[in-house]
Amino acid sequence: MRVKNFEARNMSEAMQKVRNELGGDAIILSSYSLADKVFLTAGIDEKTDFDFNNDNQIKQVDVKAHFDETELREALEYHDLQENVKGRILASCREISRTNPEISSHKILEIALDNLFGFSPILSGNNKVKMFMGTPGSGKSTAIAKVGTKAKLKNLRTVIISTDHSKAGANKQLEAFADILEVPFHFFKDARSVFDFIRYPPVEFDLFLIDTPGINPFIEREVEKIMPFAEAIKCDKILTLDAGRNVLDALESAEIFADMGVRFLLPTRMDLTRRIGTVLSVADYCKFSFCAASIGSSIASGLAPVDSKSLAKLILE
Ligand SMILES: Nc1nc2c(ncn2[C@@H]2O[C@H](COP(=O)(O)OP(=O)(O)OP(=O)(O)O)[C@@H](O)[C@H]2O)c(=O)[nH]1
Ligand SMILES: [Mg+2]
Repeated sequence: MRVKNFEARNMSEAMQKVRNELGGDAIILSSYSLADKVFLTAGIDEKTDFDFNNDNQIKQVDVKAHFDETELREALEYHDLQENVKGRILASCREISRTNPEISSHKILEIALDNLFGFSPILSGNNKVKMFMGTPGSGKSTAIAKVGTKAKLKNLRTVIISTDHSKAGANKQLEAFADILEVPFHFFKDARSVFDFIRYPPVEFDLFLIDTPGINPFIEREVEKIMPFAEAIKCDKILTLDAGRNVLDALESAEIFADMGVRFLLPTRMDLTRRIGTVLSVADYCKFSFCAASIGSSIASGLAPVDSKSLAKLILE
């Protein structure tokens, strides 16, 4: 990673400097204000693909000349995938290797994952309204802060909207973050107000990031808390899911969010998780597309893109 320090009069100017020098894919590693100045350290990963390991000990994947089914089966078993997902991945790999016997196991898995899963990078879609949903503490607000940082680097005019009135002080952290980023922050209690704001914004925005209260999807009255927002607002609905959750609980919970219109998956706490069976099983079962992954608690550490290459690497390492 190439790392550089920046000094500016305010956060906007600092972000502009980062963008100019390191480009829109840079991540903010740390920032602080001192005597009317903002000091910021940013970095850019010069590898082409992202590795979810944060320990800088990225192992090279052994690229074999032929498809090794036993190795792949063992890897999928380690990751604790649901039987049917495992079966589909193995069948797809077998088929790809039959028609392309010369390519490596790693490449075969990559193609199979591309065929079986959807990948839709979070800032690449057409819908400029994104709603983050999930269970309490699943990482919604943190993910919004990270996406907001990325959007700022890409010069997108962003607004953060909270609908979370579930507990006192629920919005303090997000509001403080929006302040640092110099991004407008609004809090609305009801779906109609959010709808009107998006329809008739006071100024033009390229991106609306909507936070929702964490809910227990197994309790109907909790689901009813966010249902009006989900129904009223046409947007990309993103589920934040703790990657370390028990697979069956995660599947049942995700299905309820899918019924509310969620189509995208943003696994969180990938840094604390070695097995990605829950994440793959949920994406497969609910037909969610991966939009990014959260790989640490720090806002600065950003979001990792998820694609078939990074997933294949995680599975085979
Ligand atoms: N290690 C790690 N911690 C994370 C990650 N994402 C979020 N966290 C931490 O998880 C905790 C909860 O994150 P929040 O973003 O507040 O979760 P939330 O879904 O907004 O929570 P509620 O609004 O209370 O429902 C915080 O302490 C975060 O710092 C991650 O990818 N890795
Ligand atoms: Mg929150």
